[in-house]
Amino acid sequence: MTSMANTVQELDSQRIKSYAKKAGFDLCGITSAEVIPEARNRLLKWLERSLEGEMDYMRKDPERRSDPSLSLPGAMSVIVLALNYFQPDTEVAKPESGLVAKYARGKDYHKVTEKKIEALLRMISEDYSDLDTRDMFKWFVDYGPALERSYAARAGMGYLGKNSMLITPEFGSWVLLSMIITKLELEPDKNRESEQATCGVCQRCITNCPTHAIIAPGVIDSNKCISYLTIEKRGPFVLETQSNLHSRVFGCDICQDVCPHNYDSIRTAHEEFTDSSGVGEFVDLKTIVRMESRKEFLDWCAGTPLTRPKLEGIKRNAATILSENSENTL
Ligand code: B12
Repeated sequence: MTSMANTVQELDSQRIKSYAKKAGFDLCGITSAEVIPEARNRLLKWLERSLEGEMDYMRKDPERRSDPSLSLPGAMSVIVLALNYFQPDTEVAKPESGLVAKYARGKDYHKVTEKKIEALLRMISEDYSDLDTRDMFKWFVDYGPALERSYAARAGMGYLGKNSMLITPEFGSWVLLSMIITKLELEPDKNRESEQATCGVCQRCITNCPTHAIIAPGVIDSNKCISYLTIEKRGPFVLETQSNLHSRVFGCDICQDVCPHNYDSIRTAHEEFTDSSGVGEFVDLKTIVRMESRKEFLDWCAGTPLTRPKLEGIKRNAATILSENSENTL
């Protein structure tokens, strides 16, 4: 009896993975929906130290964030999906331009991923026609209360590096994650963490972060992280440490750029993530500072991740970089 049930689960997992591939995902891993105690403890400690800065949503309901069954009662498995978004940097920084993080140069990945998840769920629902898929699945793209990286690691997709990124053998850390929580009991993937390279003694991400935001291996102090400052922080920069963005106008990739696992990365196959689908690699800071209306702002960046900090946030970032550059040339 048991072995037959296992065979069915294995088949289901394989089928779901082949559908994920068909839907356009680069990686798919499956794990149980159980709490990962180590990940929960790390989250609680991170919050105790106020390392989330002003991201109130991170403080809200950490129990739920670390327990998929609180998002979907009866949850048995988690399907984690990844999209490779890597494209090499092409230009050399110009004095009056700001650098955009790689994930944000094209279209908004939330929208790109949502479409693929819908396609995947359609394929699954055709197979499970006797089930109500709306009741069986709950999915999130980044914004859900879920520790996506920890579940991805347990689903065998890679390991968690000192820069806190999920590092995959196939694409390094240049992957964007999403997850589907399901009541289906699926055969989990084996954790490959022990079988593959880890960071070892390498400290490149820690020593190269210009704001010293990686305060211990795998622990980011958001208050210092350029990504947080340029995307999530609202209002003016008040601390001295916040006034040097190192030409990053939206997001930051330094801790990934210097990672040896990211050398020789494979270019994304998703046109939506490439420069020509969005604002691209560099943006003109003076043009941003001069923007006056929301319409002007949206004409420039609607449908891309750059809408997140709103016009005020992007203008603040651009003005900060322009003033840091002019100070450097004095
Ligand atoms: C809040 C957030 C941020 C914050 C805080 C970052 C942070 N490190 O926590 C800020 C704004 C700074 C940020 C920045 C970025 N982010 Co962000 N962010 C998130 C978000 C919404 C939540 C992360 C979270 O829960 N943080 C709390 C801490 C405590 O959790 P954690 O970082 O995941 O760390 C866990 C593991 O590291 C684990 N862990 C570490 N070591 C070990 C060892 C063992 C044995 C175990 C079990 C667990 C473990 O413990 C922690 C708790 O579980 C996730 C999406 C999501 N829902 O998960 C995206 C996410 C993590 N971000 C992502 C990206 C791409 C970025 C940026 C690269 C964007 C950019 N270019 O600017 C930077 C990278 C900065 C960095 N080095 O983290 C991707 C990461 C993909 C990947 N390959 O890892 C995610 C998953 C979004 C997505 N859906 O793809 N982000």
